[in-house]
Amino acid sequence: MDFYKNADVKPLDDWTRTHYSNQIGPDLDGQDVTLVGWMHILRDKGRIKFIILRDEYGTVQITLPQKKVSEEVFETSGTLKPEYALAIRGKVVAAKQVASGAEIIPTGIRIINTAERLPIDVVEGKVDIDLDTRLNHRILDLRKPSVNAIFWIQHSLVRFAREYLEDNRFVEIHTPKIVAEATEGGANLFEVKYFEKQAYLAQSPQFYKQLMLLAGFGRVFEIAPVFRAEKHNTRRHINEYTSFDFEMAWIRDVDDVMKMEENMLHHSFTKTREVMAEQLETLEVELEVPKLPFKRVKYTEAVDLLNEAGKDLSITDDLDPEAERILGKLFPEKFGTDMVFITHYPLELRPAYTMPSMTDDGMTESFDLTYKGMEITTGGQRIHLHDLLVERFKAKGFNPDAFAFYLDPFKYGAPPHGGLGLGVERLTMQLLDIQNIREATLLPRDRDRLTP
Ligand code: AMO
Repeated sequence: MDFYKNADVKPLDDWTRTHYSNQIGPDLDGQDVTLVGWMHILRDKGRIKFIILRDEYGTVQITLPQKKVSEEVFETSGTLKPEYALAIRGKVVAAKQVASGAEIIPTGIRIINTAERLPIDVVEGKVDIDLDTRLNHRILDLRKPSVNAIFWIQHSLVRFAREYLEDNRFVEIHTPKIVAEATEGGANLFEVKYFEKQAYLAQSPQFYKQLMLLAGFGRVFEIAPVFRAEKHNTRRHINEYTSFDFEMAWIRDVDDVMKMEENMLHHSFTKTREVMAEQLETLEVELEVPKLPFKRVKYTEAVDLLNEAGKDLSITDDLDPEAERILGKLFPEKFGTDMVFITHYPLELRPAYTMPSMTDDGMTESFDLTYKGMEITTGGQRIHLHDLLVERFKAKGFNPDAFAFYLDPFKYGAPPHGGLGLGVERLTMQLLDIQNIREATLLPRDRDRLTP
């Protein structure tokens, strides 16, 4: 077995993990344990050495007084380098001076794998490195507890949002990401050569999630990647993001959709605060759960507020990032909250499938949810009447024939419905006060980045 010559590939056997780092405490005093993980820090004080071993759940102190450990163990510890993969056996000893209240005096150290000199530090705060360099070495970067914690929290946000929907009779669906037509307008489509045909990467599951309601599912949701060929690098746009979509039939009006979202986020935030307490502490974030119901402000009111604050917006201007930022300051001052629905957008600013407003002329039954001065969700009631839908497609300059696969099913008793799309990375970024969306994206894709 020549190709294994320098590697320890024997099975772990009696080096199999018995505990995770966060289970080591004074209650285990005197117990024999085995842990596996990475060599985070080595402190060599001559006749005593300390290893900080890191695993998925945190770190644990391994203390090696020369007199109390075997010569072999003491010598092995001296050869360790950052990020060596290790298995360590030893006895737990209660120790007041250690944060967890206990340390481990090792009886054996096995080097499972070695590590070359690291291109970036995994120990936090040693040197400030720029985001680009970090992303170039993202796999190592993600090993940092404060980076890793972001994705535990993202996982938790999605997990409990999904839980809420499942408890409310939603069905999880998986729709095609190679599509024939744009759903959100043609400006930012990625083209795909699909044999002899022209295809695109899906910008949104919009048409298919609606069609699944017409297919007889009462409520559906999908959490999946979508693709936007945004040409500019900004702190809030990436070219592939995770869209959390839901769609519900038989709604009374658009407020049913907003109610579902606020309750879903309230549940998700509340559970995340509870379950992710350690990760939030690592990130020094106080998660404030916004009060129910979330504030609702009409689009025209938002424009008035902005104009009072010195912007010069007309009613059909979209809210640019600057406008959103100003509202991000005004909303807490005026309404005491940073989670606000902006409702009733003008027809000009919304896609063809959006239901025109029955109460506000020229407006739509639609909304955005803004959180700390950034849009995190777009949603609304959809047109379920075939003829009106065709008319609106024509008014937006689309050829209805190209959209027959979407429009035709509306001829057969489509129920009233609505839904939304929530950007998972944007939600994470705003919740954790992260400045650049790339930091809330596991492996970001932007104008310049296609690897790792
Ligand atoms: P919209 O295009 O507004 O709506 O997108 C919905 C949400 O997706 C997020 N988002 C993005 N996140 C990161 N990078 C991007 N380039 C990016 N673009 C959008 C935002 C935004 O609020 N079909 C509709 C939704 C619906 O009505 O159901 C749609 O896609 O958080």
